[in-house]
Amino acid sequence: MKTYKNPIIPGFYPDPSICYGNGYFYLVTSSFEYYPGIPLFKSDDLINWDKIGYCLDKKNQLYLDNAKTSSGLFAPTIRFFNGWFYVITTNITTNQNLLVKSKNPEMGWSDPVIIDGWSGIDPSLFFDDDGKVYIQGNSYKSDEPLGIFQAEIDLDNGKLVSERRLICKGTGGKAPEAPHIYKKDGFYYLVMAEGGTEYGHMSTIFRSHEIFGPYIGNPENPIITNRSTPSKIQCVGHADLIQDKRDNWWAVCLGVRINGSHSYYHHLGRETFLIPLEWREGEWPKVSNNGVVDFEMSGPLINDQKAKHGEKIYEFNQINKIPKDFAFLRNPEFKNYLIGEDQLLLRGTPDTLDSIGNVTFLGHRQSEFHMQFKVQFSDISSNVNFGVSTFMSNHFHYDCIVRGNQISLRKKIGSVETLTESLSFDTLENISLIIESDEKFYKFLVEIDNEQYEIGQGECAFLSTEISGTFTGTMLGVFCYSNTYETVGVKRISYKEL
Ligand code: 6LW
Repeated sequence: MKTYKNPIIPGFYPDPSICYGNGYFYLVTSSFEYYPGIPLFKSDDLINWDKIGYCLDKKNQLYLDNAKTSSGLFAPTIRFFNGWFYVITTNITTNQNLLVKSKNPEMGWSDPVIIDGWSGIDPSLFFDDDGKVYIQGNSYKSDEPLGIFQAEIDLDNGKLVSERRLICKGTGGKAPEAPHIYKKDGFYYLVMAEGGTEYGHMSTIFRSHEIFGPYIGNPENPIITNRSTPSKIQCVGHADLIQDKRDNWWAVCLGVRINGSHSYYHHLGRETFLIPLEWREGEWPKVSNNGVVDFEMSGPLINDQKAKHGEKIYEFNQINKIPKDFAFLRNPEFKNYLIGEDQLLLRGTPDTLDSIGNVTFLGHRQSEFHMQFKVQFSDISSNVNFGVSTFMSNHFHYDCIVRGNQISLRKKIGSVETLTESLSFDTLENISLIIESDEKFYKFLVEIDNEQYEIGQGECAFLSTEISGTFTGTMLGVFCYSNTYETVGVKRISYKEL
């Protein structure tokens, strides 16, 4: 037995789904209005994960134009069958469920096949021993009862080959969703999420001898939940189960790290957690710690969890493409992000962070409460406004913004807006903008000639999901605007957890 720390993938990485194929574990998460879509991770031990890219990283695979906040790509499922990896997900912006496949996830994914006649969110796939494949998802039509639906599907063309049937209503919790089916000891087991993705969230399990049911619930449901516990991890649910190379079972699930006391908030987003389980032949699975996810857990792991790497530094004179740690908002115009010899040149558009248009923005997930994010600028054109942002959505963000030689902090909290008094500087040469944070506050600083000046502070709570109503988490971003499409250079970005 070895101990490990949760979350196994910190920061805004919700709705995890996991599979094992070609000797490795692969894990995907939702990405909403961010581009590229569906972050993809790889691991050989379940606790050390490398982000290897994205499943939808070409513009023709992913339509996100004018995607509203927390729309775009919802919960994906990843499965491996007969040498192929499959990822199925929902684009809420186009109202389509779509499937991509790959023989080698590192080398890219196919163009999407749209699943005709299948709406709703949280699509999943189950490959039966007889070669038949089934799609599951949740109800979507107002005349459908709440529950999990299923049909047989032909994956080559994305066509349904049976009718869509309700297979399980859950235990009666709100929002029955996130279904996944596994076959074990002659049973089909159906795991789902109920209670909504908020503080009532839970995972429940059902089983049947027939793929279409009837599914009977585990008398000990829910099998995973942190609701009503004093844990600083809450909203746990949306689990996917996996068997490791030595036949031990595990669940990955989402959860949030909360702040506050009686009235909680979270702003890092929903993150990915791991919990071990024991699953004896013919029995219901028994999840460790009574199904309560903890910060430190132990299980039959093959490796130790590596220490986190300290500071991440992105020197744009040494890299020739945008690193995969960064995300764009919606469908980016790549000509507005040009990596030259010694800097990244950002070209502004008239669209601002308040809009759902074509704003020039590069975001890095905030993965810990205590951190520093720093951006060094160069070659500033006269008609460009630029800065750094703690960005939760186009309605909720704090921006340290440079206009001319004036620097101020603009806070946008829904319809409430504030602007601090500006500091002005004679020269902005080699200026760096810095965001520092703890659990409660963001602090914005400017560094010029090795001197730092504070521009202002803002509460993390006002960007939280509880205030902003988002499915996402805080991004630390660099942005620029320009009515005349002018540019600003970025020489270096660094991110460190403090
Ligand atoms: C997702 C649903 C959920 O599709 O939140 O927590 C939705 N569960 O299953 C968006 O992430």
